[in-house]
Amino acid sequence: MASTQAKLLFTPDEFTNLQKLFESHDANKNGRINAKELRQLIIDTHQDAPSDEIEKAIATFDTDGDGELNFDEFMSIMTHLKAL
Ligand SMILES: [Ca+2]
Ligand SMILES: [Ca+2]
Repeated sequence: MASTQAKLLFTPDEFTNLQKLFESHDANKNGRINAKELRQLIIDTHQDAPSDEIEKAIATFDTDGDGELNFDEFMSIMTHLKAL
């Protein structure tokens, strides 16, 4: 669902780049981004982010409640950021 929404909002190139971004920051290659991996991703792409903001973002977008972000949940964040 999130991916469908994201596909409407992002060009195919942007979508591919986000996929690469997700994969390259999944340091332990478990297919999900945890708080530490997300923090590094934000530092690499935007700016520094306080860890309580990161935790808040994960808590907000972690829809299946496993404490990490899968690709759909990650795309929800990116969709949200793009819509701002
Ligand atoms: Ca991971
Ligand atoms: Ca999750």
